[in-house]
Amino acid sequence: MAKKVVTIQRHIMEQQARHSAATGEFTRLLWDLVLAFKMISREVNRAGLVNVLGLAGKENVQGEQVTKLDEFAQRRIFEQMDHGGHLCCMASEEAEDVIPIPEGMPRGKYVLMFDPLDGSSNIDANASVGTIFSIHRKKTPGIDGTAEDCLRLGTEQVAAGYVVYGSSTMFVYSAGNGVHGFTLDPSIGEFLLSHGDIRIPKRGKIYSVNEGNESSWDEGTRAYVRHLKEKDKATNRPYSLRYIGALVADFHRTLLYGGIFLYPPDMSDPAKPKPKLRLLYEAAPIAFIAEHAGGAATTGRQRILEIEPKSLHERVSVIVGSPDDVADYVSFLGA
Ligand code: AFP
Repeated sequence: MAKKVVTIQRHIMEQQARHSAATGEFTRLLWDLVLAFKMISREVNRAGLVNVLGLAGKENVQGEQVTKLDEFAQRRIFEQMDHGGHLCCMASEEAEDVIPIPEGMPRGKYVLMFDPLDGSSNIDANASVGTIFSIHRKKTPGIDGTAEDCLRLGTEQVAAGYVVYGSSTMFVYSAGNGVHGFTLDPSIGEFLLSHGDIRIPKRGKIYSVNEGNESSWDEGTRAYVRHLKEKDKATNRPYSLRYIGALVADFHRTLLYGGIFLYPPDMSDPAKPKPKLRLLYEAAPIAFIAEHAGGAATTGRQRILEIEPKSLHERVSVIVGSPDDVADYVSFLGA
């Protein structure tokens, strides 16, 4: 018998129908977002053809080089989401402050935060990149969103997800009711349900970390990674190492195959640990997906979803993956 084909629209509508109080606004927000992702996917696929490769010669607020596709993705999402009437404001890894909804456009009750093109230093090598997003409900009074609406606990996210622009384009999201993955069929321009109710394996056999940074890790992380490389049949060691350098791609593999992704802080100056990944645009949405798939996400000392952000571009260390692997890591830190 032919398999039932479920488009992302149908899936979102079916999920919404389970909530009798839902107005449909959240569904429309997701649809608008999905359209922006399809356009970014098209552009990522055409990158080599239309001479959009290379650096735009500017730095973003994090002091990193911005590629042209970063700018395209940032603009695409903003222009797609600024007039739908679902949002009160946006915040992005590429913008210093809260991004207001333009004058004259309708406002809504949701806040959208995003990393428009994560892993963008991979583009010139034709390796995977991604987009990450996080959605909160507005909490301050008034129609315009403020920084207070963005500086929120990860546990308060209404939904989060990401898109991987890889060998195919995949959209993965959770609105608190399981984690679902859709693959873009470019011939019909639709995301089709390919991975319903994803569960991360309880333990994996792959670790993912930039091991070139080992000399600046804390001793606990070093001991843990050494442990993963030791031979021990009973505990299925040594683990294999995989590292793409794009969080979305490294996390997506971890979600499907199990294992652990680590970005510990740079401890070169032990008094001033320097984490790299952004809490609001990377760590919190990825942690939300991980936990809803049965995984775990921590800084090593604190559950990521319980961190109270103090600034829009706050950085945290990220250890995410299979629950047993993350628990092992935490036990090494405590040692
Ligand atoms: P870019 O978007 O600048 O390529 O950064 C990607 C990223 O924020 C995250 O996606 C990766 O996991 C991490 O940085 C890779 O960092 P290293 O290059 O230091 O390993």
